[in-house]
Amino acid sequence: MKRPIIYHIPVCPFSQRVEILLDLKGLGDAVDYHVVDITRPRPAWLLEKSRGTTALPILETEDGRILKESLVIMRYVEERFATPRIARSDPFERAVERLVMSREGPFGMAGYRFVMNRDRARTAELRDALLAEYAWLDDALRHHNPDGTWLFDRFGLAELVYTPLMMRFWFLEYYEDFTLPDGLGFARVRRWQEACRAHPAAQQVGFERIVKLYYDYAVGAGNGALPEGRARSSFVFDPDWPARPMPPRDKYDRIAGDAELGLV
Ligand SMILES: N[C@@H](CCC(=O)N[C@@H](CS)C(=O)NCC(=O)O)C(=O)O
Repeated sequence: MKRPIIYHIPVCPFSQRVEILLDLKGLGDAVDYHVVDITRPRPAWLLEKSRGTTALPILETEDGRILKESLVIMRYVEERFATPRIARSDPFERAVERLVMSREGPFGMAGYRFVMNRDRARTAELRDALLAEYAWLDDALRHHNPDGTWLFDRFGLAELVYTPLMMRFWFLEYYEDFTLPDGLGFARVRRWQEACRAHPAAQQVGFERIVKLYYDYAVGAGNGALPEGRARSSFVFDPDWPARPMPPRDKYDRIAGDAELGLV
């Protein structure tokens, strides 16, 4: 039987959201996944489906209709495969869930801006901007569930929207020595982050794979673009990431070559 298809890029946090949602619903096999190589130009057939945009994931329904944007796709999955429900059912809680989710864009941007920066004069400012996003989350979690782990009583929609981003931010721990400061103000969001990263439904990717694949982001080249002096992207499929060494961490001083990164 034909199933919906998700076109995605390996380790893309936005498609991991949909994978987690399906996993929580026990529907891991309800869709097919088609992996797209971000290091090459998008094939014409895919651009035709997306009507010219390149961002993934996109979802193609069984009858060939196309949906873009991870949050839109998540909502489609939640409504189409309605049981078990993952979104809150109480209207007020649903509203709070949406409010918390509404900061995912600035949160993600703050982390990506920080990792891609190579100007030491800007590091403190970018770190503070990300910490401000974490502080907002800490305040929301403390307000709605001060003593618990999750926003409500379980890993829900808010958790699954942020978890893939918080997992990508392992690249900040590795390349920027970034950790949440000790003490009040971050303790609640730290507990949430640790639990989210460890949740069984979110184990599609791990620390090592993220750190290796995102090396190019750490030296300022996003979305499969090639950093200066390199012929191979850190997102290539071959050699695959388990066979490569851990990348160097001195991202401000130099850009490692293909051989050092195990890309040839
Ligand atoms: N707002 C979009 C963001 C999607 C996005 O940025 N995807 C990245 C991969 S993680 C991508 O496709 N980048 C390549 C490109 O934009 O051409 C969503 O939530 O789906």
